[in-house]
Amino acid sequence: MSDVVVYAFLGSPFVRSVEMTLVEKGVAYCVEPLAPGSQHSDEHLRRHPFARVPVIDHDGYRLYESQAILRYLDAVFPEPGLQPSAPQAIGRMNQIIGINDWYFFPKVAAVIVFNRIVGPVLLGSPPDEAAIAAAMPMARSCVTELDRLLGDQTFFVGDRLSLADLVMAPQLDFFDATAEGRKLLAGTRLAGWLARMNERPSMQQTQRPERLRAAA
Ligand SMILES: N[C@@H](CCC(=O)N[C@@H](CS)C(=O)NCC(=O)O)C(=O)O
Repeated sequence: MSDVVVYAFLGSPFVRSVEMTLVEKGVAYCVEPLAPGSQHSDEHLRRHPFARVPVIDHDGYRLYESQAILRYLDAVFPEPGLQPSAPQAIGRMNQIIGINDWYFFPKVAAVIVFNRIVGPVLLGSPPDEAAIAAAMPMARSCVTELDRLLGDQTFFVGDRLSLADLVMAPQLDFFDATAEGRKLLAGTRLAGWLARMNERPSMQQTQRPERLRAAA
């Protein structure tokens, strides 16, 4: 079997979830970094018609959309399993992944992390303070609800790592690098969970590039 190839923007939290899954499973992989803007090239649009990352190639099979990729990897490399078997736990895991995909990433991270870190560092654009302020109510809702769902558990779904943790950790770690994220997460159970996640080799081996790591 050939290594898994991951097409990536360095620093992308979705790419990091894929890489973390591979590290947790001890699977060899290589990253093909895309140059900024090249997601719109014909070559990349053939991989991903919606011009995003991640995309993976594995043994002649190509897949995009990180949820699909994570579930595929969990099926092809079953150990350790990253999805629970109890129906309620499966429901909870999928709910948390849905919260990220529908609320946290598009309405919070894509606004606050983008305007505080990605735009200023990579594009030289100043933060849009009005957009950040407008995203704050949703940021508060996401943090409150994720904290409630985590409760006193070690991981989002009980005492075993699942795809919910691997989706949320890169997202909340990037958010925690902004002043707004740090303030909202301070003192929550989510902050303790993030600290535990940050101790894992899968987080440590998939750090954002240095310039995207500095706090804003
Ligand atoms: N639903 C997609 C979202 C992926 C996504 O938004 N990736 C961002 C990087 S974090 C991207 O490729 N952005 C490029 C762009 O918007 O032009 C997934 O889960 O894979």
